[in-house]
Amino acid sequence: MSDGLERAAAVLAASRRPVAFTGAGMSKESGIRTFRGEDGYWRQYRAEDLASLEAIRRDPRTVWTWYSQRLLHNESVQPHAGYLALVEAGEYADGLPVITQNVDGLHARAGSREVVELHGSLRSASCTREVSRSFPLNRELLGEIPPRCPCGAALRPDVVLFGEPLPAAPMERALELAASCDLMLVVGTSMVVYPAAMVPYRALEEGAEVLEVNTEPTVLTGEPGVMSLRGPAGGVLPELVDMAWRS
Ligand code: BJW
Repeated sequence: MSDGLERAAAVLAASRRPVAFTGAGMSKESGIRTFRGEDGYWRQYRAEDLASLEAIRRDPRTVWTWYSQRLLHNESVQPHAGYLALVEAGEYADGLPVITQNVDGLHARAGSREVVELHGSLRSASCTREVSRSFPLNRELLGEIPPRCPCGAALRPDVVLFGEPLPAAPMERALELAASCDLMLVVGTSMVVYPAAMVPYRALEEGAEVLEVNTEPTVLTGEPGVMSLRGPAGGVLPELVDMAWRS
């Protein structure tokens, strides 16, 4: 189901406190693969073989080869027009905080003022033995695969792996934003990974409208209070912002 762009643009223009909640589909047109979409990693690999602490302990080389390729690829990509549209929307709507499940850092690179990272980031890695020892995750660190702490233990990327709790402060901030927003743009997420997927439901419970932008239907599609725009984020978001404030 796809609701009208015009109606969605009117709702966005009237919104006083919009917030965005994004997932892997947001970065697809920047050239970053999703997890469960058409080209998704989890269609090629088993999630538990790459995104778990157990996998890092059992086979750090395989896990780090994957993270290293992703990190180096991320350095070569740019935020697309949809990212810039969210930044522009923030200028009209007194800031537009972004809650993201992505670890690629593209919202910050695009210029979004507040970015709440629920699943960590690829900016740093820490020691699997002594968690307080943290290191910038860069080419130098990746000179050896798997990278090691000076104490000899394997490092782990500072992302949230399956079975791990989400960092408390970002999750609290995300729920606070969900409770106080009047519109949540939910972009490019399959809405299957919890507890992050609770965030749009919290917004709905607190009376906000949800505007979903996705190439495919999700569990949110058709729910009361949810409008859906079917299409790629890089095309739909600029059109939406253009229609909301420029026409
Ligand atoms: C486009 C587009 C375009 C394409 N434009 N759209 C059973 C029930 C409920 C929960 C569980 C359960 N069994 C286990 C759990 C818990 C588990 C979970 O949710 N599992 C489910 C998969 C079943 N969750 C956890 O383990 C979490 N931790 C936890 O629960 O801790 C509990 C605890 C408490 C206290 C102490 C100890 C423990 C942690 C979850 C960590 C997720 N990690 C990953 C990888 C790490 C980061 C990284 O390396 O990048 O995070 S997995 C992966 O999925 C990644 C993503 O952030 C996350 C969400 O995926 P996302 O963003 O939605 O992407 P996709 O690929 O799924 O969807 C893309 C969407 O875009 C699709 O809809 C496309 O159609 C669309 N799209 N192109 C717009 N151009």
